[in-house]
Amino acid sequence: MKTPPVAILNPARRSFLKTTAAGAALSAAGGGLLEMALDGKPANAFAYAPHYTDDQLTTVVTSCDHNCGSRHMLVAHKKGDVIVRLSTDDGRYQIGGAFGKDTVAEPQLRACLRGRSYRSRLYSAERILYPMMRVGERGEGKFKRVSWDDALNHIAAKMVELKSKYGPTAILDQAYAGTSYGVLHKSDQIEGLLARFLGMFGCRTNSWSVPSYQGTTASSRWTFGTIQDGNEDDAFAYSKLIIMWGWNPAYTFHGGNTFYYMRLAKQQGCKFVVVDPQYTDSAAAYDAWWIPIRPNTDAAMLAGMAHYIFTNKLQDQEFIDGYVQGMDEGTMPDWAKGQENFKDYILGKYDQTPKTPEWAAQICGVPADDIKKLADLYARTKPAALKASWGPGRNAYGEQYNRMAAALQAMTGNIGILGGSAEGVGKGWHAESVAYPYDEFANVWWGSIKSDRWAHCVLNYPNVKREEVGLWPRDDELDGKIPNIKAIWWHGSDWFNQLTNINKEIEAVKKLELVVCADSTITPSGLWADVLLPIATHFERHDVALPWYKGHYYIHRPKTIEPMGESKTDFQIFTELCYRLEKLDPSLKDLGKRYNPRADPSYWDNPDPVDEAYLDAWWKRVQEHQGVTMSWEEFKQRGVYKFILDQPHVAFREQIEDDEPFETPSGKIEIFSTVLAEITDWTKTQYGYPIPAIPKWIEPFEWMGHASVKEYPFHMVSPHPRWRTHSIFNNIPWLRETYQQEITLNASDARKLGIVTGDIVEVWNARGKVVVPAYVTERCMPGVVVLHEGVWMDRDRQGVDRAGNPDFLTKDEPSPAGAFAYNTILVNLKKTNLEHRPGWDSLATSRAYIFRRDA
Ligand SMILES: Nc1nc2c(c(=O)[nH]1)N[C@H]1C(S)=C(S)[C@@H](COP(=O)(O)OP(=O)(O)OC[C@H]3O[C@@H](n4cnc5c(=O)[nH]c(N)nc54)[C@H](O)[C@@H]3O)O[C@H]1N2
Ligand SMILES: Nc1nc2c(c(=O)[nH]1)N[C@H]1C(S)=C(S)[C@@H](COP(=O)(O)OP(=O)(O)OC[C@H]3O[C@@H](n4cnc5c(=O)[nH]c(N)nc54)[C@H](O)[C@@H]3O)O[C@H]1N2
Ligand code: SF4
Ligand SMILES: [Mo]
Repeated sequence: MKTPPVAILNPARRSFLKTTAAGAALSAAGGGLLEMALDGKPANAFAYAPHYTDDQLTTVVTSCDHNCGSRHMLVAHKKGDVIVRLSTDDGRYQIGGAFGKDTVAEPQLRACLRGRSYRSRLYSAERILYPMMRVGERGEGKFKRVSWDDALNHIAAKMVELKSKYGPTAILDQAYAGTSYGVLHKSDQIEGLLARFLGMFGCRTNSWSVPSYQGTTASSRWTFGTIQDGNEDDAFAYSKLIIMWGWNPAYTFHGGNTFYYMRLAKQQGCKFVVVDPQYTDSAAAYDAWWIPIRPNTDAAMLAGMAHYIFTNKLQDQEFIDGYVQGMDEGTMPDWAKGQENFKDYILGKYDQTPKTPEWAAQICGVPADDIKKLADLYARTKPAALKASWGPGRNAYGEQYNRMAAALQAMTGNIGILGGSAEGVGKGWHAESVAYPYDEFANVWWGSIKSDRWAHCVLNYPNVKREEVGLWPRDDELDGKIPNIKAIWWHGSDWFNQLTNINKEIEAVKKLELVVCADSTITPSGLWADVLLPIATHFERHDVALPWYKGHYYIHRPKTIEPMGESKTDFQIFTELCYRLEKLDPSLKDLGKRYNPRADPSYWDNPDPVDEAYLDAWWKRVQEHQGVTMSWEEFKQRGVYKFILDQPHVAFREQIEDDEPFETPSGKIEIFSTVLAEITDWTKTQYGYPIPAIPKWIEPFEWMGHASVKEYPFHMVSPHPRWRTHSIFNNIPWLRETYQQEITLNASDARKLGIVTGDIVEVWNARGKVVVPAYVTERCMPGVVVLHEGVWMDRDRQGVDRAGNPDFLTKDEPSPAGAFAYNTILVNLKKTNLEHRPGWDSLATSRAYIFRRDA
C-alpha cells in the first residue's frame, strides 16, 4: 500500500488545503459519485441519481436512528449494495394493515425531514471510512490513515498503561445517546456498550448527569418515585386543555406521533397555551395563547398560579388528601410535623412573602392578570395536560421548576387520568431494551461526576472538593476520591461540541493522554481525538429500533447494506479490544469471551450470526414478557411490530384507580420529599449543595433580574433545532437549504442596536464569543435571544467560534440536582465585521475522498 496521505481536518487550515494537490483532487471529485467508494472498484449504482423505477429496486424496511425525540420507519430502495432512494411509512408495512393504512390506533410512522435526507448523511463526504491517528498537536486536525491493527494495539496498550499508572478512574466514559435507541448496538451512560467494556476492563469514571433533563429526572424520582411518569402520546387526544410549558413539539418531537394526537384534540375543541419566551411554531400550529415568560423564572410563575388556586379554593382537596404528601399541613407525615409544607410556603407563612400572582409578575414578567387567568383555566378545565417540558428545567435550579409543575398537576388532580398529565420526564409504555448480557458489569465505575464538570476536574486535580464535581458517594475506600482523569472515549457522543463552556474543555483536553472518538462521520469532537475509529451506521449492521420515550412498537433494522470502507460496529471493536487486552494483562483472563459470550475472535470478520442470535434471544424475552405471539422470523419479514393497547397508557392509573402505592418512600406523590428531608450533610451527596424538601423559587445565577444585566443585557436560550439532531445532520446540504444557524432577537432590541435580519453579529460573555447571522422578529420577547444548540464549532485562532455554537457561552456549573444550565446564559451582542462561517464540513475538507482515491 502507498503511504497514506495526511488528512487535514482542521477548518482553520482550509485555505491551505485549497492550494494543495490533495485539495485540487478533492474539488475534482466533488460530484459525489459513489464509484470510488468501494476501494476503487466500480459500484453498480450512483448514490445521487435516483432514476430507477421501483420494480428495478429491492425494498428494505428499517428505521431511522439517533437521539431525536422519535423513532420512525425508513424504507431503503436498493440497487445492488447502494441505497438509491429512501422513503417512509405509507401504511404498507404495518402489522395486519392493508395498503395505505393510517388509523388513530395505528398511525403511520412517517419520517421527518432529517430522516428522509439520511441518504446524504450515509454517503456524505464526511464519512470516516478508515481508522486514523493524530499526527499533529491535539486539536490541530492532522491525521493519517492507519490499519485497524495499529489503531487497536495503540488503544489497548495505552489503556493498560493508564490504568496501572493512574488507577481505576483514569478513563472517562463520555458515551451518550447517539445510538441509545437500539437493543444491541447501544450507546449511553447506563446501558451502553462502552460502560460495560470499561467496567469489565476495570477503569472507568462515569458521567452521571444527563444533559437532557437531569433536573427533571430528579424531580420525577423525588415526586413520583420513577421517571415513567408519561402517558402514551395518544392520551393527548383526550385533553381539553394542553399547556405547552417550554415545549415546542413542532421542533423537538417527544414521541413518534404526539403532534398528530394533539391535532385530534384540537379538532375536538381542546384549548392550547404556550408558556415560552418564543412564539414557537407549535404555538402557531395550534393557535395557542402565547404567554411570553422571562427565561428561568418558571418556578415563580407556577408558584403564583398555586397561590391563586389555594386562595380561591380551587384545589382538588380530595385528591390531595388521598394521594399527596406535604401539599399542606394536613398531608405532612407525622415524623415531619412542623417542617415546611408547600401551601404555607406559597401563602408566605415562613418568609412573610406570599407568592401572589403580583409577586410572581415582578419576577417572570407575565402580567398578574394573565397568571390568574391561566391558573383559573387550568384549575377549572378537566382533564388538562400541563406538559412541563425539559427546556425550562435545563437551567440553574431547573429541578425546582419541574417540582413546582408537579405540585400543580397534583393539586388539580390531573394525575392518573386520561387527558391529564403527570409528565416531567415522560417515559410512557416501556420497551424491552437490551439484547446483550448487560447484567454482568452493568454500569460499574470507580468514580462518578456531574458530566459537565469533567474539565473542572481535570484542570484542578487534585485540588477539587467533592461537591464541586458532584462526586457520587460510595460505601468503600474510594468514597470521596476525586477521579484522576487522563483519557476520554466518545461513543455515540459529540460531547466536546455539546457540553458547556467549550473554551474550558479545550484547556482540559490538552492535558489528557488518550482521546478516542468512534463515529461514522468526522465531528467537531473528533478533531480533538488521538484516534478516530470508523463506525458502521445502523444501515450497515443488524439491530432492532426502540421508540424514544413514547410510542409502543418495534422496528426491525436489518443490515441493509455492507459496512462502508473499513468501518466496524462498536460492539465488534469492544469485543476485539477485549481479546487484545486479555493478552496484555493476565488478570483480564477470558475478557473477550466474558464481554461477548456468544462470539469468538471471528466476530471481527463476521458479526452477523452472533448479532442474529442475540436479537433472536431478545425477541424471546419480548414474547415472554410482553405477550407477543408473532415469531421472530415473521417480525423480520414485516419490519414493524405495533402493540395495540386496550386503552391508552396513562401513567399512575393504577395508583389512582386501584390505590396501588407510588414508588416513593411514603407511597404517595411527594411534594414534600422524604429523601431530601432526610439528608443532613449535603457535601456527602452527589448534589453537593442543599435542596429544599418542597419546591421553591430560587434565584438563578444568571437571569434578567441579575445585576450583571448591565454588562450582559440579553438572556440567551439555546433550544434544539428542527433541522438537526443536536450536531447530527449539520453537514447535510439538503437540510442547510431549510435553515442556517442564526440568532433570533426581538425587533425593538434590534432597532436599538441597528441590526436587521441577515446582519452578522458577535455574541459574547466572559466565557466566550461566537459569530452568527441575526434573525429579527416579533416572535421572541424583548431581552431574550435564541441560538440553537448543535452547530459544528469552527474556532478561529483568537478562539472565536465563527459557526455560532452557544456552548461557547454556556456555564459549566450545573444546578445542585445536576441539571445542566444550558438555558441560563447572559450575553451581549453587536454588529460585527467578523466573518460568519456557515460550516467547515460543507467545504473542501472531505476526508473520505482523500482516502478513496488513494486506496
Ligand atoms: N428536532 C429535534 N428534536 C429533538 C432533538 C433535537 O436535537 N432535534 N433532541 C431530543 C432531545 S435529546 C431532547 S433532550 C429533547 C429536548 O426537548 P425540550 O427540552 O422540550 O426542547 P428544547 O428545544 O430544549 O426547549 C423547548 C422550548 O423551551 C423553551 N425554553 C427555553 N428556556 C426556557 C425557560 O426558561 N422557560 C420557558 N418557559 N421556556 C424555555 C425554548 O424556547 C423552546 O421553545 O428534544 C428531543 N427532540
Ligand atoms: N447549548 C445547548 N447545548 C446542548 C443542549 C441544549 O439544550 N443547549 N442540549 C443537550 C442535550 S439535551 C443533549 S441530548 C446533548 C446531545 O449531545 P450529543 O449526544 O453529543 O449530540 P449528538 O449530536 O446527538 O451526537 C451523537 C454522536 O453519536 C454519533 N453516533 C451515532 N450513532 C453512532 C453509533 O452507532 N456509534 C458511534 N460510535 N457513534 C454514533 C453521531 O454521529 C454523533 O456524532 O446536547 C446537549 N447540548
Ligand atoms: S424524528 Fe427522528 S427518527 Fe423520526 S425521521 Fe426524524 S430524525 Fe428520524
Ligand atoms: Mo437530550
